[in-house]
Amino acid sequence: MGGDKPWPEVPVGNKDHTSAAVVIVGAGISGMCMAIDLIKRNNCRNFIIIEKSTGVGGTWNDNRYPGCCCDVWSLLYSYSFEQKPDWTREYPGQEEILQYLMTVAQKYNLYQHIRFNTTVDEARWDDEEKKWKTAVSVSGAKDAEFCPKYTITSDFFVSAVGQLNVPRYPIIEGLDSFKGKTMHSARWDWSYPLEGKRIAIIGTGATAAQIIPELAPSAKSLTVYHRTPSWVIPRLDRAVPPLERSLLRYLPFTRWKKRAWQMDFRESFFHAVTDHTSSFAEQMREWNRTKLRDELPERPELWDVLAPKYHPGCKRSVLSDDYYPALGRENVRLETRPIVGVTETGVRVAKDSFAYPAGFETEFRTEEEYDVLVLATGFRAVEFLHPIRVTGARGRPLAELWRESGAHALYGVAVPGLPNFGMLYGPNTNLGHNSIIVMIEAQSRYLATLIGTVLEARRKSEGRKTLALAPKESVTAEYNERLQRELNASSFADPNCQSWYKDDQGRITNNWSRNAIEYQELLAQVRWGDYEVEGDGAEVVRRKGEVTKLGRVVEETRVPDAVWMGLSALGTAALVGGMAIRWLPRLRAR
Ligand code: NA7
Repeated sequence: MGGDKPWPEVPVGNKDHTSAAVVIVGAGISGMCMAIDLIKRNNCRNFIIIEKSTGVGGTWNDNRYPGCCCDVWSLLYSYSFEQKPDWTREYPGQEEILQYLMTVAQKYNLYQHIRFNTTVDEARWDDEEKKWKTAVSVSGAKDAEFCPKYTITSDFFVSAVGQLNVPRYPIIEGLDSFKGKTMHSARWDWSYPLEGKRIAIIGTGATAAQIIPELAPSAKSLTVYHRTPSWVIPRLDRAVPPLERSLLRYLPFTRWKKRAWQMDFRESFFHAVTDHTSSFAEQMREWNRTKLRDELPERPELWDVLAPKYHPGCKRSVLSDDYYPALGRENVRLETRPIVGVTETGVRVAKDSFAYPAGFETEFRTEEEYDVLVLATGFRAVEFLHPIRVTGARGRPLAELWRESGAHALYGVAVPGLPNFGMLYGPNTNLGHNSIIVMIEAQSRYLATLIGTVLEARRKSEGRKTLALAPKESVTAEYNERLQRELNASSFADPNCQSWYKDDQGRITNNWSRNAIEYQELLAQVRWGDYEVEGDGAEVVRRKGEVTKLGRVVEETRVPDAVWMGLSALGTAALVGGMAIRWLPRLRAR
């Protein structure tokens, strides 16, 4: 395919349908970022992106529930190399984000690499060949008629499935027996009309806090099954006026400056969600207290119910200005008694807030009937890569590698025992305070260097030599011990809350322990001593020396405000002058 360009510049074509330099799993923000880095940094187009759904966008393609939007400012929630100047709101909605991602995919010609409607079942490292064998199933009906399953051989395997990929359905007795409509928030059915319906929603996390204000006005009734309150703080969203959008487009330094302010603020927010003794954490408590009283003035009985009893940041904070007012509506009821089961027609709860054991006498329960059951119960976030079966060197399954100590990886991107394997948004890379794209870009840049080195060994020997890179166990263990020490001293570890940041043993497997800039700095170089190097192409690594420096994307404020003001004044004058030169002759001619 693609003419006579040399490997790996040429995309995979019909004849080499089952072999590629790189297989990427997932066409969301991180899979796309990885693909773009392969193109830009490695001059590599010989990659395949496997995508289970019908479109790009990952979580923004999956999550289409009413009110779905991002809780990071729009300008910061875009790639640093593809900034979008014309976001319509300060906080972007799902449809606008998805549109943005589709535009980026088109710009970089990514569609030709993506195999939609295709699911990875298994990825297995072949010790002999030093390559990955990725077994996929095709769910697109027409394609599956002639090729329902096949295996791709690749030099490198990258998981870009992220942490919020597989919906978590709650384990509630009788859930499957419900005869009305059941929808998980990440599997929304827009063909089903909700107006005038009796709706139950289970969950009160960030997702539920966005859905509830959207459904409440047109529902006949809405019951919110509430277990643990979230820290709700002001959102202060607004439309971005057209003039401001023009300035952000035509004076790029205003865009960089606004982005830098946002980055500075978000980084300062780190202490709010990690250190419960910080003044910013106290500020969060104060915001929450004020909000409860201001937004539910007539409902003092809800103030204590909705006040979190754990450190700010231990669970994902909720930014919302319409969640509490929605809970105060007449047709909305907060149900705090524990759910004991779902029937064909409704939900049963214990008669009081005591958590009864399963099977306790039914007369102590009460039931309410519904037309619709909304499950805003989150994702299987701690089961990284679920349900893909990954097997590394010497036939060791990833599940076994992680059995004892939980999901972990070197810098969140590489796993001992899995050669030529990379992860984006992997273990301990989630943030509670800043844009995840900052982290993803750093990971993608780092992985592109590993991939580039593996491909270099193969290219230089015309495919005869192989190179296998896997992080050293000792280095990974040391890194993770320090990480866990820091996390255990943070608000995330508060035993009074359970969250998707922790696994069943209470080990924090999802969050990074420091701020985003420190992570960028950590990944701004590849220290080759971190890796076991195998294969007859190993001299490529030796020639690189101890460290390859990659640099990082600097998002925070570097230019002093005075310089920025001066540049703004000059830029505005130039813009106005330019417009005058363009339009004045036309006006005179009229
Ligand atoms: P979350 O944050 O995991 O929230 C899930 C919610 O569902 C939470 O309130 C849970 O209560 C509740 N839940 C789960 N199972 C049950 C059962 N069995 N009974 C009652 N309530 C239950 O998911 P979200 O989708 O809101 O957010 C995920 C992330 O997506 C978010 O942080 C953003 O980063 C984007 P619990 O708190 O466990 O008491």
